[in-house]
Amino acid sequence: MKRICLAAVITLTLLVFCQCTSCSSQDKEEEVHELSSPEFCSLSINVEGQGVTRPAPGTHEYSKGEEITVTVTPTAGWKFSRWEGDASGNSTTTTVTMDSDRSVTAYFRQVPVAFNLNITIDGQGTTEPSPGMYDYEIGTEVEVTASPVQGWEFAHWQGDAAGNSLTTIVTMDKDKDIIAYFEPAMYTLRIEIDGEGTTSPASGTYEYDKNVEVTVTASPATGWVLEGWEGDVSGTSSSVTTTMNSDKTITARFRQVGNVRITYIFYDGLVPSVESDEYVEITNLGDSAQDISGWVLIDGSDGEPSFTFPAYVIEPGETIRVYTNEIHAEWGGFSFNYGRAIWDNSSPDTAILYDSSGNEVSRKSY
Ligand SMILES: [Ca+2]
Ligand SMILES: [Ca+2]
Repeated sequence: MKRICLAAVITLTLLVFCQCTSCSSQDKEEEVHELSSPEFCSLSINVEGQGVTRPAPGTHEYSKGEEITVTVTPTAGWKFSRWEGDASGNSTTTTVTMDSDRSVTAYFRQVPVAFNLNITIDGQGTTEPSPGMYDYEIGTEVEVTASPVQGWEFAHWQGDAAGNSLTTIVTMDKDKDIIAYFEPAMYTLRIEIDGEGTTSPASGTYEYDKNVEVTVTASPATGWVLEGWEGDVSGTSSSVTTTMNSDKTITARFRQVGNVRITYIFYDGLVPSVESDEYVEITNLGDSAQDISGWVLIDGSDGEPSFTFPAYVIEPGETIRVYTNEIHAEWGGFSFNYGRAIWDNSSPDTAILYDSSGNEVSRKSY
């Protein structure tokens, strides 16, 4: 009998212990009928930080097995962070199944009083403040200035800033990420040709680093001369140099001179020995007059003598003569004033005519 009583006490003790750790009956005095009575479980809702919950913080009783939805609303300046205890995650709504006593804690955190500004660089340059991560109080207006290094230029801002001004103002109303975008400072050189000839570099479009000096050389086609450079350069010399401090266009303008030709060489003079009556005939075969001032006629085979034309314009269809050592006004009055024969009777020489820039215009042998 004593053994039976001891067993009953142990059972009762376990039963009481179970009631404490799980749920309770509605009427605790009716211990005999507790298995058939409705059971209730407690839900303890706690708050850390500042915010409200629904149901409100505190301890609530629910029927065992019931599913309870708990929602949170942060106080202004605070943000819901997470659930702990018998709930998890960071959703502002969670569901607790009341299959035993439950306890949940809603954590709120204060909204940060500072925002991050992250400054980075793409390309080669610097910024002020330097690239990096900075904290600024909410609402701060941060001035950021970009400076390119030599050979580069600032292009524009990217990310949470825009525009191509060197200085931008960033208002810190949230975390921001800005990128200073630099690109190589290149300028475009466009080389064009008018007429017949070539240039070096060849006609076309080229990219050069900022402030590089570029030399372009023109070579006229046969029968053409370089009349001059146009566009962002000028002059008449065969080479021109330009500094690439902006986009540039240069044109080599060639002019046709092939219509003025050496048409005849009277090489076997009648005057004994000195053959002063030898002459070279030059004709303008074109339709327009040609200024031949400064042009040069030379015995190309021997390298001399040479004759430089004074100021003279040869009309279309006109023929002039350059005598070895005679003056004939009806042929222009031109003479080498040379005391000996120029044009070899037995071994033919070659006469060459150059324009005033040294471009070959015509050549003839006999
Ligand atoms: Ca000769
Ligand atoms: Ca001769």
